Amino acid sequence: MAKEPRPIDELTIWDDAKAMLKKARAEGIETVHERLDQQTPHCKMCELGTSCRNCTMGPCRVSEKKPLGVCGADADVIVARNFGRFVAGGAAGHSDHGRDLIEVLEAIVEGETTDYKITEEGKLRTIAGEIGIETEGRTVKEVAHDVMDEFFADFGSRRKEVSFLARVPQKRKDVWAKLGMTPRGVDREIAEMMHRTHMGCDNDAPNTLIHAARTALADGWGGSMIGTELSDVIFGTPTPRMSTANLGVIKEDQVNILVHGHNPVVSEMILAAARDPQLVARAKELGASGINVAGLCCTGNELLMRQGIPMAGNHLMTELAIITGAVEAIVVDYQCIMPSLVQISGCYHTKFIDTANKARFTGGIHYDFQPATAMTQAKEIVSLAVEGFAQRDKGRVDIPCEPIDIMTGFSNEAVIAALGGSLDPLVQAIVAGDIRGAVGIVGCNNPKIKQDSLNVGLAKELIKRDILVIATGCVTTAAGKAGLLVPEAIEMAGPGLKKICGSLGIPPVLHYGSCVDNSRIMQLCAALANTLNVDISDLPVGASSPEWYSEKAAAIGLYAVASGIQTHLGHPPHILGSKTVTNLAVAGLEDLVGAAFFIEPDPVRTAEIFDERIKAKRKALGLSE
Ligand code: SF4
Ligand code: MSK
Repeated sequence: MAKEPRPIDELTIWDDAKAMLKKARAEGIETVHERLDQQTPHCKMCELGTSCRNCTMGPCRVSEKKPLGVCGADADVIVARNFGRFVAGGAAGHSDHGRDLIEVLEAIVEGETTDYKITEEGKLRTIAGEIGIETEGRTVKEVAHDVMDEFFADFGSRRKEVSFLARVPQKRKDVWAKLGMTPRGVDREIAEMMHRTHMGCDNDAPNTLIHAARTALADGWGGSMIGTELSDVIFGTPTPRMSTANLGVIKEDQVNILVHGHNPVVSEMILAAARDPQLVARAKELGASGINVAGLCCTGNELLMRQGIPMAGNHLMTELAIITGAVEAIVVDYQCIMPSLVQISGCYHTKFIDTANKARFTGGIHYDFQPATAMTQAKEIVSLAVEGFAQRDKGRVDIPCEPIDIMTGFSNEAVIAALGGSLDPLVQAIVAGDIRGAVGIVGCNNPKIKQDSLNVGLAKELIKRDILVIATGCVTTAAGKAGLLVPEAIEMAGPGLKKICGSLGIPPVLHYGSCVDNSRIMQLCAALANTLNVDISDLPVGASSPEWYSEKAAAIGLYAVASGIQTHLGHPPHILGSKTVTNLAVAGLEDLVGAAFFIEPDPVRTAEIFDERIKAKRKALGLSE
């Protein structure tokens, strides 16, 4: 017998989501929540991480009664191997995204495209200088060529370290060197993780976990950082600007195009094409007042940060945005795009358009998006959306709310500019205790958790305690919808944070970008540590992914911990079947890298734990608690 669906009020904290979930149920459309109900209860062994499918002598499921797989692997080995591969999957996603940006840079340097350009020559030269490339007296193309070569090499079989380790404090690099955790090449660490976890290789759980950390570091200080920095070079470094968020950004009188995924290479071009006067004129001919491009998930964050486009929603809003009935096209690149979006698009006039050969969707309209033909392809895609406006069923349109204001665009460069040109005022505010510390809240939604209850709950609890919050990924839309991304949100902050953010005219929760942009937070922590001449693990900072779901979030969490930052997860990864692995994750790593994970489902308790940690770190630095 089919299960009763859970009450809508239990699924999300948002009114726009509730209205669309009601509409979905009334129209007989299944969402992620009903599918979760069908999949629950999940397999216990898989939840514990104690099932293995790594060879055809198995699959094996180990337990107290049957403690060894066919090959003899015990729970520790199996859990560590599974977690290692999970992290490698996440590192691969972010890093392959970074590589795609190098390929766009290559197309620019080699003259294959004029649709993309080097927008930030100054930033390109700064990066080149940091990674040891000569810039004096050289043309921008010459410098770009060498940066491209250096970054391509970061993916290969380097024997020493990835280029951006030049940013890491020496004390941290020494920790990694001692542990054999120094990331050498991105693809190298990912491939080695796959090798180590083949039957009969790395059968020592702690050793596997050290390499998982090295793989994650190759993401954070390699692939992701390359993705962020080259996106800035090509599309511009974000600067503070205002925008709007929630489903109210979808406009009843306009052609609505949603961009979804992660990489700005496609979505930037879609936005540019949507401003084409001929396409706008055609939209008007068909009765629309214009063409509206709005964001979902991280490609939305990328465009929000640099271009200020409105944000329709985060991970669990992606299905619901289509259910408004007012979306002509959803254009996707890759990652976090539920295949169900094709099915739900099919319930309306919405065209689902995929653009990457590595992320095709059965039933979607496919474009093999290439730098050389990007603008032509983008115009074709926008044209499809415009023509679709005529097919919209006005009787099924329901846009449930008005949008809410948000402030975005906080790159490190923008923060330093706002501080008057250096990090010193931030350091002084930390020393004085006005800002007691900072926590990056990052990551996703997960239908197992009431949508955004923890993301928002934790942010509110932290700012009350004069702890600055830096948000990326899907947390940003949650923070925005909760009114935390506007300068007026200082009214919810403690007195110190209120004073500092008030004087700068910035919110107490800063939107720092997409998932790959967690590398901006790493860079900021490294710069603060270098300024204070300490290790990153000495800073009064933390990281949290309260509602995470993805392999990429696990990679982010692990590179944060390995970089010395205590990291909170709202629910555990599938490791609890091994005491060795679990103990290492939540305690043992502290002795090795100066930080560990903690798992806590309650946002108030989580804030208290961060508060205690920040007090201890401040005390150790000789500062007031
Ligand atoms: Fe079973 Fe070992 Fe094969 Fe895994 S690697 S499926 S534990 S025999
Ligand atoms: S999109 S990885 S749901 S943050 Fe980056 Fe959101 Fe998490 Fe995907």
